[in-house]
Amino acid sequence: MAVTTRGSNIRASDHISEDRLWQRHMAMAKLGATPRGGVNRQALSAEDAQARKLLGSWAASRGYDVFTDPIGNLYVKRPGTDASAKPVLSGSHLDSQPTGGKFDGTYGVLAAFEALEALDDAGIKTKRPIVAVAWTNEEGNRFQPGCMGSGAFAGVYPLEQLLSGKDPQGTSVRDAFAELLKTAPARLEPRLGFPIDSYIEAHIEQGPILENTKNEIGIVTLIQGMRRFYIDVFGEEAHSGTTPLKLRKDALKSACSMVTALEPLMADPTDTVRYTVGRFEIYPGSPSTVPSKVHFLIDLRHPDIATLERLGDGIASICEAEAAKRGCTVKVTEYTTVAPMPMGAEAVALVRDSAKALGMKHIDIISGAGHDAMHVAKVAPAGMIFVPCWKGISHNETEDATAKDLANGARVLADALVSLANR
Ligand code: HGY
Ligand code: MN
Ligand code: MN
Repeated sequence: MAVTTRGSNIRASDHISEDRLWQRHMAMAKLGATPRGGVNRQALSAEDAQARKLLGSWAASRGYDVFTDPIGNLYVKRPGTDASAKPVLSGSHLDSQPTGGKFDGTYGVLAAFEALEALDDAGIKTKRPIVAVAWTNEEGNRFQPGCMGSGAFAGVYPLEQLLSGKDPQGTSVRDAFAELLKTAPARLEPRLGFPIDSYIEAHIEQGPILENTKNEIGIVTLIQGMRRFYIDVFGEEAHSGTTPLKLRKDALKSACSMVTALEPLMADPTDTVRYTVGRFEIYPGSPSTVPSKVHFLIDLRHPDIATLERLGDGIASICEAEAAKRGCTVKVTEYTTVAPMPMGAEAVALVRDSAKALGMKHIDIISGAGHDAMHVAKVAPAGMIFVPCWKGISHNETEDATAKDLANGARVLADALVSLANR
C-alpha cells in the first residue's frame, strides 16, 4: 500500500461509514445509559471502564496497539511507515456529565477511531502514526480539575497532585484508576506525555450556531478561557429553634448573598460573560441546625483574557465583604485557570481545506465550551472540528445529533489527519 501523497485520488473520507459510526455511538450510549436517554459515565467509574473496554475490543479487532499512561489516558495507535515520526493525535473524552448526552466527548473519540478504520478500509498508509485518544476526566465532575488527562499530558498539572485528588466519597484518582484497570486492562506506558506532531478534536458544537446558520462544519479558531473557583464559607452551627437571628453566623445565607452580590460584577449587556454556580453543598445539612459551612463552585468563562482576569480577580473581595456582614469567613481557591486558547493556524487551515474539498458548508467559530484541545494546543498545533447538535443542547440528556452530521465531521477529520500525517 503506497503512502498517500497530495493529489492522490484515494480519499480516507470516502471510506467513512456513517452507519458503523452511528452504531458505535449507540453501543457506547448503553454504557451509563440513563432512563431519560442520556448518559452518566463518570470519570474512572465502572461505566467508564466498560466504555474503554469496548473501545479496546474494537481496536484489538483491527490489530491496533492500545496503551494507557499514568493518568489513564487511553491511546489507540495505527502505525505509520516511519515509526520514528511524531504521531498525529485525534480524540476527545468518554466521561460524561451526570445528566450528559450520548455525543459530548464520545463523538470525538469515535470519529477518530472511525478515521483509523477508514484508512484501513481505503488501504491508505501514512508516514506518521495516527493515534486515537480518550482523555481522562474531561468533564471535571467526579474529580477536579476538568481536562485532567490532557492537562497532565501537556504538563499543566503535576501528576501526583492529580492522582491524590479525591471524589466526594473519598476515592482518589489513583485508586479509581487502579480499580478501572481490573475491568479494562491496558499496557501502561510509564512516561506521561510524548512528542506529537499535531492534534485534531472532533466535537458536537454544544451550541446553536451551526444549526441556526445551516452550516455542516464549524472550524474552531479559539476556545474561550475559563477560571474555576472553590468558595468555602464558614459560619457556626446553632439550634434553629433557640438561636436568635442576630446571633447567628449562617454560612448558607452568607453564601447565597455572595452568589447574588457577584451578579453586578458579572453583568454584561452583550451576554458574553459566562458566570455559573453549578455545585452548592451545605454542611451539616440538617433542617434544624444553622449551616456552619457551604462549599460552592464558580465556573467563569470569557473569550477575552483581560475581561476574564478582571472578573475573576473581583470575586474574592466581594465574597469577603458578604461574609463579614454575617460574622462568617470565606476561602476562595482558584483551581482551574485556562487562558483563551487559539487553535494552531496550520491545523485550522487543513481542517478548512478538508471541508472545502468535501464541499461542506462551513464557518469559523469560537468554542464556548472547554475541550481537551485547549491543553494539547500548548504542546502541538491543535485544531477542532464542530458538527451541529440538536438545538445546540448539551450537558443535558436530550442532547442529540444526526448520523449524517457525525459522519460529515468524521470525513473532514479523516482527510485532515491524512494531510497532517503525510506532510
Ligand atoms: O465544561 C465544558 O466546557 C466541557 O463541556 N466539559
Ligand atoms: Mn466535551
Ligand atoms: Mn462536556
